[in-house]
Amino acid sequence: SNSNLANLAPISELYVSYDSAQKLKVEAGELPSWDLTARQICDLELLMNGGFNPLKGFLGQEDYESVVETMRLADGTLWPMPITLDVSEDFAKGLEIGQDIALRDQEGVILATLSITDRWTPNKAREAEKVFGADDLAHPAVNYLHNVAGPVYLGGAITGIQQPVHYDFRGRRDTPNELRAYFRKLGWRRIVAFQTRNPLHRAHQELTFRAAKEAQANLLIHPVVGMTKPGDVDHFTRVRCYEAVLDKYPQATTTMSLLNLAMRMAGPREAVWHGLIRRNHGCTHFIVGRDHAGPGKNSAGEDFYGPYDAQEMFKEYEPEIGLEMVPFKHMVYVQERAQYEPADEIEEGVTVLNISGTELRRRLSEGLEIPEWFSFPEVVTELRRTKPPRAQQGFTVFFTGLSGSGKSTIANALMVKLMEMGGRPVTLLDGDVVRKHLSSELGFSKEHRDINIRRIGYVASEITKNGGIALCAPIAPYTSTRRAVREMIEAYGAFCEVHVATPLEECEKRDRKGLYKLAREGKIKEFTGISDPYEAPESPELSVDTTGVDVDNCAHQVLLKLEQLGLISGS
Ligand code: PPS
Repeated sequence: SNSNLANLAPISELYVSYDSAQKLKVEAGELPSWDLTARQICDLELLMNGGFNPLKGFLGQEDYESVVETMRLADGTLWPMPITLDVSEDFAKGLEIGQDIALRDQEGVILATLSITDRWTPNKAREAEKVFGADDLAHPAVNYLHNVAGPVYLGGAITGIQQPVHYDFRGRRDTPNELRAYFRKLGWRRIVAFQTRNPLHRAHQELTFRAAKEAQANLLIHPVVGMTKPGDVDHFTRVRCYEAVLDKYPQATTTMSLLNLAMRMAGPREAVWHGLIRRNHGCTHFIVGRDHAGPGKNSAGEDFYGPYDAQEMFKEYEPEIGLEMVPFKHMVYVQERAQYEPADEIEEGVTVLNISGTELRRRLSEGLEIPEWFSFPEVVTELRRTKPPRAQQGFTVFFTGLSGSGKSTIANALMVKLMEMGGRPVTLLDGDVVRKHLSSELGFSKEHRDINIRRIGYVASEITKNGGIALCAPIAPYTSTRRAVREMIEAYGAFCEVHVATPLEECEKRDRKGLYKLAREGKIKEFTGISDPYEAPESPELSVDTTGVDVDNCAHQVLLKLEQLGLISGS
């Protein structure tokens, strides 16, 4: 198996010449245009630069169905992943087969034209079953398919006008032809690629060292910076980590390049796809580890794929992929020998140390020690810069409850207590205040209440992202809207939902603003609790009832909860 040498001849791209591109750009100004989504921009870039060779555009229906069912294009060529252009029904309606459309980035710059050969409504459930193994929304790509992607697919050849613009790490991004030229120039003929979407720690370094040695090859660290699994460390942080680790590899044998791929987390099929992409980038070998491109647990709490399914499928297609697999078992640290070794090669009786991804995140969020045997100090420093311990991150406390339940009063008291503690700025987004400054044009229909709550959520998420504390105190009567706000905020920090569960009778008895009386008399319509619904939270972080309890005590209960969640340090 030592005969596998790289073919480093240039690969075909879909770009037209500079002059034609200038002309085409002007002509395309007249065409109907589709504003590409972030994922479509990633796909388009790799279509145009040959990363997805032999594809010449977004798949037509026949190729799509064949890829979904058999992992092959209609002509039999191995291709495991449907690369499709999903659009809205409205946009698709106005189009005709044979027509060209302009594909634009999110700022409106024309990147390519597409000559439409196919337009169809895919069977998404079938696509999910066949490509991702289950029609289960817990799979990020299945969720994307059903809840983000448009309902209609357009297929056809691409004419490339220009590469998508990147402002970050430009010197670290290479097209397949740029990498091929680089390998040619250095005389590299055997290159093993390492795909990753995570920061590199010592185990990864050991694994890549061993792979390069075994394959007698140079090493390409080829991390994905397009789209990875939701919740991953952002690529800016990761690239800074990679740069720190790169110094610890011998310069003459190792290089790093960033790949603007939108991953699907499709496990085995994805491994085959990754292999084809690396072949296009001039590599000869490819590392496939444990649970390659795994999406995590399904909705029943089980793994979508077996830990070595990807290796098995890669092996099966290896000759057609044209890359040799360098398979790896899970690497763990053997304390007695102070080194990393494959878990399956270790004898009984030695001390094996391992820190899982979950454990690493816990230690980062609690500001705990991360040992030197696990990672490099420079990497840990970068990760800590991005993710300071929870007690230094921003967060949101979201009070919900009936009018007059005591939300504002508790929120005000909490604000003062938090300001007394200091350290982070605190903003109170009280129901009445928001309605005056952010939502003065809105009424109390379901639609308007939802808009109001989403505005609050947006502002709170920005505050949270920037390290502040947001206290929100609207009625927020709808569960689904509160859940949407939670998701917005949890992307940046903690969300603590507090149900102020003072019963309606008590709120009405107090009637501090005299509104309940007016509502009973029908003088105020759509009044929450009287003539409009309130859906009580099922599992809030905290529930308080102000009946017979003073405000100070309620605010204190919230403080204790925040301390318990690690959001304020307990001094
Ligand atoms: S919502 O549903 O979350 O958008 O409501 P919110 O922005 O919190 O506004 C509630 C305050 O508006 C006053 N008000 C009403 N509340 C409920 N229903 C109706 N129809 C209504 N009309 C006016 C009321 O004073 C609420 O203030 P709080 O502080 O909750 O008592």
